[in-house]
Amino acid sequence: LKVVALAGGTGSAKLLRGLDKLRIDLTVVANVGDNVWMYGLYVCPDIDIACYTLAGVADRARGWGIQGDSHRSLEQLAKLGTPTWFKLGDMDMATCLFRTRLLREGATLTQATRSICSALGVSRNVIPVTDDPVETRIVTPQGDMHLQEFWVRDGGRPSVTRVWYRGARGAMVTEEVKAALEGADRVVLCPANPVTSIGPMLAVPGFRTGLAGCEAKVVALSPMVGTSPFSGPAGKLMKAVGIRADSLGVAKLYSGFLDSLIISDGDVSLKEDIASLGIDCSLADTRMTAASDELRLAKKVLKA
Ligand code: FO1
Repeated sequence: LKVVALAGGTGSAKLLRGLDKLRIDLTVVANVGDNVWMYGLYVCPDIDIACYTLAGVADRARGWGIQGDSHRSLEQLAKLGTPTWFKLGDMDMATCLFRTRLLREGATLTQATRSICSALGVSRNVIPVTDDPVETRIVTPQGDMHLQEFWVRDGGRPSVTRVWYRGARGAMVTEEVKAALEGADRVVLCPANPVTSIGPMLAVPGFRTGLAGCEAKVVALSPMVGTSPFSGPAGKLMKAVGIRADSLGVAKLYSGFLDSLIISDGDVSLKEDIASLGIDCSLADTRMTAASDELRLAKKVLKA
């Protein structure tokens, strides 16, 4: 079974860990909207969490970075007077150094990601949605800022008036992504922030139509339980862009390409409204606290 998983950060990694346990041909299409230049390096949080998860070295408790990493380089950077609010670990920094060098030497982000995966022993295919720079920008009364500035530096506190994706309009879906969608038996949207993880992918011209036109069944596991996301600022950002902050809001955003949505069994009251959008809706305990939950839901998304 050829499965393409669209992945963002923390929540997505849990489902990826479950999918990785199954005997399937898995390709992960990673978001790039949260990529950021930091300390002179190109940091790709969603690509890296997918690679680290599939390599078995991810810091599961934190949801990003490498387990057991240290922060000596950051301590030195702080001594040198650099603001160090973005806690990039030493080993994680090495990954970013390696990637930045490859990019400077002319590699595409797809090629650099392939090199990182093969060095880390990841046999699954991890590909960015585009090789072009796309950046999720959050507009607040304090100004227009990068997602990482909003979320990590400012703790997600500023009020949000608008979200936009810098560079998306001129970006292109890669040939690798097109081929993966065309050859897929199933496309799975991992439980990811619809605005900052899936939104930037949908903003790349051709990606939404690629999903709508692909032969595979497209299934999503909702990141929302009631009006709260598994993690991160999804609720606040969904409201800011005028979408209901619940699984019905997710369904509306994905209608047009989504065949099936799995929602929390506590959200049974939304089922009919979701079905009326032409989306097949099923219920599950969508929380992933144990490895057994990750595997149970991975099996479920392949059957839904
Ligand atoms: N998230 C935080 O909340 N604080 C951090 O200091 C932080 C550092 C960081 C370093 C590398 C990396 O790949 C991710 C990092 N994240 C951090 C996570 C990241 O901000 C977001 O969770 C993702 O961009 C969302 O997918």
